[in-house]
Amino acid sequence: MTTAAFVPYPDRYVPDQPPEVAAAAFHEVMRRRRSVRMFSDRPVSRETIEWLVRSAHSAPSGANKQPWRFVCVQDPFIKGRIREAAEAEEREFYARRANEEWLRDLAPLGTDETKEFLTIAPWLVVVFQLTHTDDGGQVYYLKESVGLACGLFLAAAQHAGLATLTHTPSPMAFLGDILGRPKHERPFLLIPVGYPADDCLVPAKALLRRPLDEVMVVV
Ligand code: IYR
Repeated sequence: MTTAAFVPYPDRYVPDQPPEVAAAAFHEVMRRRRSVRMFSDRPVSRETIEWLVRSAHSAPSGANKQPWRFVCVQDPFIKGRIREAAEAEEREFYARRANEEWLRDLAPLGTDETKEFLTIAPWLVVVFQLTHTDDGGQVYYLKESVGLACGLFLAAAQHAGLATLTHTPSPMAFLGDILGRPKHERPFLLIPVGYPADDCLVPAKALLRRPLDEVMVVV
């Protein structure tokens, strides 16, 4: 017999439109999301970032452990330190760590070791995964949980008209050091957030999505 307590589903969201219409409208917003590497320095309020984190934090997680921390960096000095350390890792990556196929796959994105966006974007949201809860408890489906939270964060930012990038300088341990995070927090993803630069360019090839019937199977 369960010992869980239940309540009626409070405040369930019911769109004004039938699901086909609401889903298509959401897709119209989401299909215009791009990974942006050319940011404007136009400010974004702390309040905005708090709402984005609240949406991310609404994600499901294994046994509802919420095994994430969102460290939101706006301090220019800290951003400078992050950029310096990330570029050092990226220099290593492009010169030695990446194999030929990886470099070939990245060519259409036009990326290199220079990460100007890390000092230009008004916010760097560094997402950490918690290997244990803050009180030492176990966590479950850690990567799935934190990945879901990050996905919701990106969707919330897109909905707010803001640009993001999912940046993964590798290895990312320096983020925990610079941000003074405890040992049970492991860097998961670095998400610059802001407005795209007025002259922002995005890779042409990355526009293309494989057709739906290649990625969706109905049985
Ligand atoms: N982290 C490097 C390389 C890189 C790797 C992947 I996989 C990408 O999709 C994009 C870039 C960089 O940020 O340049």
